[in-house]
Amino acid sequence: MDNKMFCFQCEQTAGCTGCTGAAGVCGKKADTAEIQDKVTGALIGLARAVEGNEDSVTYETDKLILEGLFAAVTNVDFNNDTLNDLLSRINAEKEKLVPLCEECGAPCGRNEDFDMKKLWYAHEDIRSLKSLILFGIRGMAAYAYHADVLGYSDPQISSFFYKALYAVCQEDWGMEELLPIVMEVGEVNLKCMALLDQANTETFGTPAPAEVTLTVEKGPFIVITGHDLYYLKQLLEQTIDKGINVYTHGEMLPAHAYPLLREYPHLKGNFGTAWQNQQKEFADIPAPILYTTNCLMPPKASYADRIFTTEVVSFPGAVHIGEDKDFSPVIEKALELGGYPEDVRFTGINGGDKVTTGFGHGFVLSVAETVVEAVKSGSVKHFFLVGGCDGAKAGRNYYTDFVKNTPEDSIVLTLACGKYRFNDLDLGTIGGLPRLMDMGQCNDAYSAIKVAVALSEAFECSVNELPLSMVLSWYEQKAVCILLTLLYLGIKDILLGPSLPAFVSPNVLSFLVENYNIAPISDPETDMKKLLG
Ligand code: SF4
Ligand code: SF3
Repeated sequence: MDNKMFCFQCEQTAGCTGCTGAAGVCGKKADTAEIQDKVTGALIGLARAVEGNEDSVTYETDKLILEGLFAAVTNVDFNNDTLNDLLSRINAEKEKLVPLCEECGAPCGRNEDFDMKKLWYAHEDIRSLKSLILFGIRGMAAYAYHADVLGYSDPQISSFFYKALYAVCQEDWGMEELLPIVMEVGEVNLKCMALLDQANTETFGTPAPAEVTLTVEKGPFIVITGHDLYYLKQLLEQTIDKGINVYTHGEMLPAHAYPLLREYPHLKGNFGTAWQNQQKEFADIPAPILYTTNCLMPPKASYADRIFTTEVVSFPGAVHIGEDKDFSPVIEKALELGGYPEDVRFTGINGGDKVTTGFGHGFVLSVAETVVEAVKSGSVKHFFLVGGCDGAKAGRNYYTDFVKNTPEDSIVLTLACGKYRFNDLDLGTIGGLPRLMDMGQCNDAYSAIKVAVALSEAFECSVNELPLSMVLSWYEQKAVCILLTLLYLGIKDILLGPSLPAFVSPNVLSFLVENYNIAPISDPETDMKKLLG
């Protein structure tokens, strides 16, 4: 292998084919990519060792699987030290499961770690199907990890990770064996998103619509980003009466909708937009930034001393808050920097000074009668789900233009960080409901699914027959598992952009087109006509 690294798991992969040089487009260096491959290979070795040894699997084994998969998600862990530590822990766990392998005089190789080059250089269709499985479970592991942090797990979900990892190393498996597992990733991810939804709502209450200011008040503040609500709660607790305000960023915005989190008066508003703007937005803020999960970009020198990480997310040199979750270093930094001397009115991408969130299934289904009536009376003619990951690539303005072009008798549901392209737009109301409704984080795709299924029941038709169009944007591996869930549910006619995954081979793409009529986005006007036609 001449290339320094090989990675093609995200939407921004070099040349739409793969990152192969000294570093990936995301900033991940070749040596880090190599350790991540070793971690994945070791996880596969662990899954092999578990086969026939299931009774020896403990909570720690399951947690290591989640951690190892999550750490390889795009923009999570750039730190060779933490990845090497993870690798040692995975190897130690395997040794516990199969202690005699190390000393065996005639090794059978059955429990060996997997060499990931065998995957990257496999036949393109096999590589494609196995990549859908691997990248899908990486995304799903992140959701299972968040649920686990709140004390929620499901043995069926946990055991599927081993099955899927085991599939990745089967060198003689073809389409017949792999395709059902690709679909099973979608099926199990639905359960996983439901589990996380349950964990979040039982812990923090049912989300309700909330208006969130983009103005940052004077005085010390902390910006918290990522997906993990539990660490926001801990930060809010530790900043009570400290004269420090807390602002959400990126995928943390939906936190404002949860009753138990909005009880904290110092959870003030939202700062900034989606992840790809962080190097610009964080450059000169007088405040620290705490990353609970992806998406972390390599920090610029202008703010490198102000970033803090926790859990799986890590960057060399950044202060990492460990198991004790003592956020004192973040708090001290906020007090030292002091914040702005006056309130500063920030705006979203389109100039709006506030955004809304909290339109999850709990709220939407509570007004289901109004929604159904609005459709029956003809005041609402179409629903669009415009959501998914954001990214840096040109062409993502499509989503802003698309939303701006939606007819006035339509409702736009959105979720994940792609919404920052348009969530400060005032689209007005329809039938007493806002035309633009933010359902939450990417995992809240579960909410969109629940609402779609409820509507299909109300109108006694299939989800595909509803006046509902899905116009999705993807970037990292959580979007992969969500897409597989939609396919598992049989949802057709999805428009996906801004570009199709590099790991989907022409044959696998033909399969998706033939069976699900999935298509790339084109331009907003053409797509709008097609969808409304
Ligand atoms: Fe390239 Fe994406 Fe992999 Fe980073 S995660 S190395 S940008 S394919
Ligand atoms: Fe965004 Fe990274 Fe995917 Fe949870 S924060 S959606 S890209």
